[in-house]
Amino acid sequence: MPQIQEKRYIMSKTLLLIFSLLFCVMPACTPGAYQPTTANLEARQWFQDAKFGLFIHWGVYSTLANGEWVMQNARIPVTEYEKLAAEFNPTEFDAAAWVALAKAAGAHYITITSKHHDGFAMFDSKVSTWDIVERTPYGKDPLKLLADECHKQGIKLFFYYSQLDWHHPNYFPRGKTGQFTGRAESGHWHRYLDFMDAQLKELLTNYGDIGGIWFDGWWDKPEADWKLERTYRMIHRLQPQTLIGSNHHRAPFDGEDFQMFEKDLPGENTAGFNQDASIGSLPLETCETINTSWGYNKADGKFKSARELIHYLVRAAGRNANFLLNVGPMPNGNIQPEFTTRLKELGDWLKQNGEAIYTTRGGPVAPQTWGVTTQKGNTIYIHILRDLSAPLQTVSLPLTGRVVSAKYLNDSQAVQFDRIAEGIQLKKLRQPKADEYDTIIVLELAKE
Ligand code: FHN
Repeated sequence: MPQIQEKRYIMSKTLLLIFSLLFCVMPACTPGAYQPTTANLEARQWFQDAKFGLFIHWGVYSTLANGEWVMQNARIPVTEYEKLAAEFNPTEFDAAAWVALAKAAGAHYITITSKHHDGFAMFDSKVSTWDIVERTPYGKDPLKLLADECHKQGIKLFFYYSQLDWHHPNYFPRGKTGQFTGRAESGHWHRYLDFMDAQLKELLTNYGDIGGIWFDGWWDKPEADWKLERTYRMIHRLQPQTLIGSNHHRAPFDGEDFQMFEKDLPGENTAGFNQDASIGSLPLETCETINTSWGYNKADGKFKSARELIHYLVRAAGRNANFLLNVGPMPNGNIQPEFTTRLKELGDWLKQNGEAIYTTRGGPVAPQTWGVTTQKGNTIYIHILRDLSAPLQTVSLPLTGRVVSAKYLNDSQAVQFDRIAEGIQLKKLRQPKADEYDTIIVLELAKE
């Protein structure tokens, strides 16, 4: 190599090295670089204490009463799908009533779809015309009404936001879905990401304190460069306490504040969503539907019973996870009675038994076939979720601490127990009544 060329080569290599060193000590390059603020860490504690949230899937798809995937499943092109907006007029929507319902159910937060996969913004977005204010006869921003009411009634609001978009022209190259929309086979991915960040900025600027952003849809393009670090950093800069979670069905990514599971308890994978999701150290949440649909689905009558839903909540708490229970409101803004009655039953149960759920953490005994344990300081709650046809007489608990008392939560009656080599054995357990969903025994451990 001639001398002058060699010098240039060495200089450019040196500059490259200096740049790499400079940038790699910066958070962007370092895995695990995200340092949550104190406000964020406090919000995580609050979240774990809250234990129960109401999930709401509501959008222009609700008009077809066939779930939130109807655009994809029925292969509706964008030009046809857009016509639905003219029919979406939720005149019965009452934000105060929705928040009151969530509270009556015992939920401490609401997570609502601000934009689902159909790209339709359920809020007043200035960076899109595909939104409820511009396209529908309703013409109002329901998320603003809901946010104001949540703040008034003291309940936190989280926004679900779909990164996957079946409507935006720049969501290109396409992912695994959205292939029947009739969009031009071209687009600028980086412009889509800018648009998404602009919408998120609106959500974090115009709606007061936001409890969290619940991302979904990353799984549509797992190989793409989503520039997550940029998006997550912006969210935490605008509202440091906002908790970021993503339903990517993987172990958490750097910058996230909680880990979520879909239609399964943490550690389980019966629904097939959680193949890669090993449990990390962040707060946990699992979401589930009341029937089998997220968005309003008129034909779906497979409602879970209050007993099943309460068991899900208890089993989640025993695994140290929150439960996010979904409703899909109707297009007119009403929530169907099959949902409201079950939510009220949950709320009634929590009024009696919430002590053993709220502000607890997963207990010292791993989940068992008979149930789970939760814990708050020296108090351990034994949740016996028994099958009424096969009641239990005894339960053995491998506990290291010394038990000073054991009693039923509902009437404080003492429970007999023996000390055994491995811990204690609760005995002569009384038989549950048919409407007793969870027999809760409170153990007090000696303060060491
Ligand atoms: O595709 C969505 C689905 O519509 C719904 O929003 C659920 C909620 O967890 N998440 C996605 C599937 O993983």
